[in-house]
Amino acid sequence: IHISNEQELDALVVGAGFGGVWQLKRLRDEGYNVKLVESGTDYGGVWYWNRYPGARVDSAIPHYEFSDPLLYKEWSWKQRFPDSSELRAYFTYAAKKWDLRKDTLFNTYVESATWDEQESKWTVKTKDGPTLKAKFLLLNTGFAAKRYTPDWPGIESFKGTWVHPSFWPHDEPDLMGKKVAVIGTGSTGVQLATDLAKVAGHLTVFQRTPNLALPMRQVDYTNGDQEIPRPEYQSLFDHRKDSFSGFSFNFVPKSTWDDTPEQRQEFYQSLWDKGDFQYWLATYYDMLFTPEANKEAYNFWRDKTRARVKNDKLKDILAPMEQPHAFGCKRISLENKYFEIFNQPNVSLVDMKTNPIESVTETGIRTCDGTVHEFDIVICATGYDAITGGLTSIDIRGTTDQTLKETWKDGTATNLGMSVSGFPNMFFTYGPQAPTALCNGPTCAEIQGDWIVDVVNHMKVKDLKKVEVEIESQKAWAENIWKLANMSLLPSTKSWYMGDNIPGKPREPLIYLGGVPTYYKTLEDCAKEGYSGFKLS
Ligand code: NA7
Repeated sequence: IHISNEQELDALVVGAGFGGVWQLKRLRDEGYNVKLVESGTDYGGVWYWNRYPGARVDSAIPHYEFSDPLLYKEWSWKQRFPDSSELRAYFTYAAKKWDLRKDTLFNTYVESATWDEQESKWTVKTKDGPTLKAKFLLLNTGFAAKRYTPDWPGIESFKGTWVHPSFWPHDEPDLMGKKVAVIGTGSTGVQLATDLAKVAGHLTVFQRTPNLALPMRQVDYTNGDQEIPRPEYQSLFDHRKDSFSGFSFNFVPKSTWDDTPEQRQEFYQSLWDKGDFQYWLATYYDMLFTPEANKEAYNFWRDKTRARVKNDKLKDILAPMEQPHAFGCKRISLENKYFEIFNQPNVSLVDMKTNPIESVTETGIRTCDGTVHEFDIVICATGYDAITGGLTSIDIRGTTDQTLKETWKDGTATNLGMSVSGFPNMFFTYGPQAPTALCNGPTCAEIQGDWIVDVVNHMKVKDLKKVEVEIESQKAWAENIWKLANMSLLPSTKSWYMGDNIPGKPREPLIYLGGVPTYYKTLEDCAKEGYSGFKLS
């Protein structure tokens, strides 16, 4: 589409993943003049960018889709955990059903946004594209928008192919028989390694911290039968708001020690067999909160996992006898026979904890023990400046000349995980201090997105120009975030939930740990009280 320079909008939505697409649809249905801008060339957000072999969502459908019957009544998934290409096809389908393309500008990277106090509007500059003006700036840049690659010396000297998985080359590298490295064992590294072990001549996985990954239990739906019948979908979507993490399951109201050891084993086993995140998020309520309960969960995981690996040394690296960190306080991944790849002769594992990467050479990677591991291709699955990076990489200036990045230099501050004092008429979804990353994307997109649309409607009805966060409510929200985190084991563990993965990033809980039901109620109460904690003028 063509958008003329200085076009004035009711709202500008940034980012065409679940969050942005939902807001464009909802605001347009309400009759607003709204546009969506996206730096990629199509819809999908993380699914647009992540095309590496094995890329797949680890939230089961139908939780991981929009709740609009217009979409779900006709759409059939091929698998319980769809892969990235199927998710892109779903976005294409949604865009067609909702007729989104006429209001979406692709290939458009937002460089800066500046608040104009006189006009009560945002001026948004795009790289090599139009400058737009909008009453509301709605950022849906996602939690994994800014890639992170550690600055190991020598990367530029590497003569083979060096790739971050979210920039997977369109002219697919031929990996058959090649010497391949996967650095990092987060969800991306685990998925990649599982797939590449089937084709690589030799695959070397570089692990710093064990991933306490759980069996996914994929289900094939290609025969046309989805597990849950369509008529049950609506109540299931409604129940997303009643579950801690936006699924249909929840923690059980029982402590780990309420059961006998035999009952506990049986319960753990039943969760294990169900797959999905059940062993993480449908377990005893005290698992994330008390070290002993957490250790018990770890021990079950450890014994199950060690039994899948043949070599004793590898068992100790992948699933150590001593608990490496609190179970579930680093993002758990779902796997499909990941641990078994280490029984193959063409797969080896480097433990970066005891033998870190020292540098990159022309031919490969030199570890601190002096070995140079030679590769044709190195896949650097080292993650993202998670949760805040997508927002802070835009030059956003509100009522003062200070950017959002500078404002958050010493620590993140938001109200309700959606707005910031000094940045009027600006909201974001799936960002810091919200249930982000513990709650699946579509659930958050709808809960937060609907609330934002209600604010926009409220202001229209009351003929208001400006909504800003009151500093006191922002301070109270930050205290709440810390209080909830300190009740849990989250701060005991190094993870991107705590900002630990990026050098220099403040250490703080970036996620809200109160669970979706409490979060949802807080949003509802705020709206009922005429948006308490916000100043409307
Ligand atoms: P993650 O989860 O951040 O994983 C990154 C991996 O890279 C992880 O194993 C890290 O080890 C490792 N890493 C990062 N920096 C380094 C350095 N400097 N040295 C060695 N190893 C390093 O990113 P993903 O892309 O896998 O997943 C992102 C999210 O997408 C995921 O959580 C899901 O929500 C979907 P560490 O664990 O920090 O020791």
